[in-house]
Amino acid sequence: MLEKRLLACFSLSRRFLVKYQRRKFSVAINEKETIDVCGKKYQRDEWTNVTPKILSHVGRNLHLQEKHPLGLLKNRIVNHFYSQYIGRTGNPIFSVFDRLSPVVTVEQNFDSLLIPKNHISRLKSDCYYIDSGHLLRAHTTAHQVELIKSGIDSYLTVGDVYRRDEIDSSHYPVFHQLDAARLYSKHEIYKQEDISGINLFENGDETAEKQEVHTLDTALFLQAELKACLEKLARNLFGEDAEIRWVESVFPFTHPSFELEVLYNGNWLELLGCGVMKQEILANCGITDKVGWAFGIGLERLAMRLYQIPDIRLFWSQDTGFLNQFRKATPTSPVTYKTISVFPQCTNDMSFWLPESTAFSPNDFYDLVRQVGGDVIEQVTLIDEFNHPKTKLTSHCYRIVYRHMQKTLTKTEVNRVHEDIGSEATRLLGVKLRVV
Ligand code: FA5
Ligand code: MG
Repeated sequence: MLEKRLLACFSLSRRFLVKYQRRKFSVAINEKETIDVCGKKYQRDEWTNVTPKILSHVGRNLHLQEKHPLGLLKNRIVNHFYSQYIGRTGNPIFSVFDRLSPVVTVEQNFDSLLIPKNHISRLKSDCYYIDSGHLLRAHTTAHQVELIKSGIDSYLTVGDVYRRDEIDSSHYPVFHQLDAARLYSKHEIYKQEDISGINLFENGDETAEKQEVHTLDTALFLQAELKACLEKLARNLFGEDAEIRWVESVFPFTHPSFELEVLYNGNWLELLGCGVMKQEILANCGITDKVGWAFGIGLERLAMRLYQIPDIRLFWSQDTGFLNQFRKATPTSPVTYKTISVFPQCTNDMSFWLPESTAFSPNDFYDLVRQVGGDVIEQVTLIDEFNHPKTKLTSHCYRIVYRHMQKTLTKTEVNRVHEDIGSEATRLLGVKLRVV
């Protein structure tokens, strides 16, 4: 992180010049243009740097797809919070917000979280701005103040976040975060009946352990609750024996702040950032009698470790060779991803009438397809079933996906195998091919 910041500062002047020259040109030709994001129009200005490629990720909502690895992981974390934290009325304490718009204001993403005006994270070189007042959120913490202002004490937020970054196997300019906050009143911290003599606040000094307005007891309570909550989550995800460690950190919106790391395959992996919420933020929300903690987790890196997914770009793949590996999973299934070929898939459908006299099971056909097609068969799925009202015959349609591990298959090669499968199915299973 520090390295990245130094690098950003270091290369700023040269990059600025280049960008400035480009900007003059692009503003001139785009002066009257507007951009559409999430159904709203924005006038381009000198801050606009979002590209059509980045905008094409808005609305994909991978975290809302139940059988996508990110959806599975999200649900696993949500289920953990639902089952572990139940209120007095028997309902979960945490409310989930996973459909908040990724378009946020500069106020939401930075000002409301006390991020200084000259902070490096605000630079155009680090964010995707829509115009001078709006950007694609750079973290899901951007929603903290609006949620707390609306009266919510404990929440989980999940969503896509956007940061200008290099693209390699562990960095992608769009990724997903899950943020949480939990507020406590004096009653919730001190469960005894007489709490009149106890104060959450004092007019003291800021130290490494506490903010100036918190008593040391308040700060230590919040830190202990936060750490216990996150250690429990880490053990749920990585197992009871997981080796974890706390590292001190700095965020403008929390103090003290920490990062939680997990030892995974011999490397320490940064799981999340967290800390005791700055009391000034709560005061700005009109809250004077509560204190709280917050954290933010990156979902991709976690899912990459949990499912052994080697490249962050795979999360965006629409390739069924990737997606189908998670099709039958539940949030707690131990799925291990198997590498798919880099060569393209080729899809061919086959429809036939089932035999009248003998029993037919789709599994018979699956076996036959693998037998005839061998390793070029990636998937076979029954996609349609039809019963003829008059003849009472049943027809099945199967989708067969072909892919070679070492080369791109030509249509002719695929057709040849497809025809062989058709004639063998006719001969051995007694089906009657339909021409589609
Ligand atoms: C934040 O974004 C803070 N908003 C987290 C937070 C929330 C702190 C509330 C305190 C209170 P950070 O930039 O470190 O912090 O990102 C949080 C997590 O997102 C990281 O731990 C990491 O898991 C993930 N992450 C960060 N950058 C990337 C990236 N380029 N690609 C994939 N995951 C990333
Ligand atoms: Mg970090």
